[in-house]
Amino acid sequence: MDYNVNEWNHVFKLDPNKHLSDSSLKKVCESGTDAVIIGGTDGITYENVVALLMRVQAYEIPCVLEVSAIHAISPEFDGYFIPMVFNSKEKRFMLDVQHEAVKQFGDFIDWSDMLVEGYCVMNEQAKVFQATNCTLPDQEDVIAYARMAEHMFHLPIFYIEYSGRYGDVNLVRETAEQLHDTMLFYGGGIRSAAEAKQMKEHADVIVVGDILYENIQAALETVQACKE
Ligand code: 1GP
Repeated sequence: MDYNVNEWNHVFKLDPNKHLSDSSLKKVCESGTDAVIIGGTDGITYENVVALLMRVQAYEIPCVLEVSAIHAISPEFDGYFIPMVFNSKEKRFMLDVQHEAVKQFGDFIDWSDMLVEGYCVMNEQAKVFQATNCTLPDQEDVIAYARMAEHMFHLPIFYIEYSGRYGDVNLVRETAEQLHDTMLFYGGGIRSAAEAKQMKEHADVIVVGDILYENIQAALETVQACKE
């Protein structure tokens, strides 16, 4: 692994199913963000994942795949994030899809390139909430999941995912207070430097996605806000 997640503050998440122009991609990759994560829920194919990876590889930035579909895994990434959806009603999104992937690819996996994310999806309207059949946790539930991520599973990352909607700052702060060894990632609805800065006060790493496709300038301004 040529990067250290513990040093990250900010990442952009690019959706292989959405189009970003060459000039915007260049700005993203040269923005000073710590990494590009490629990931999404809908329309993920091997072809669109690899096409986006190749475009990002023209730059120095680490490129990580957040694995959501076994058929779209390429061995060329700098790292792999494996979500385990804690608040899914179905065991398969916590354990079985990962089990199937390890059964198929276990002999080829470089385990040092892989980090597991304890995922908690907080936006009922988000595609990922529906796709993984989640139930909406309250603050006490989230804190318990965070404690499990750190003390029971010893996961490197706990990810509060509000995908598409700005989240509850108080919940993020209370969750952050429980985590010491496990890093807290926050993603969802960040559309300005001020919002990035507000969540960064509590989360270790801010993930910025959708706004890239709507207002590239606003997206780029979130980078500096997380470094100050
Ligand atoms: C999505 O957490 C990321 O997986 C970022 O969320 O797209 O709402 O910025 P947004």
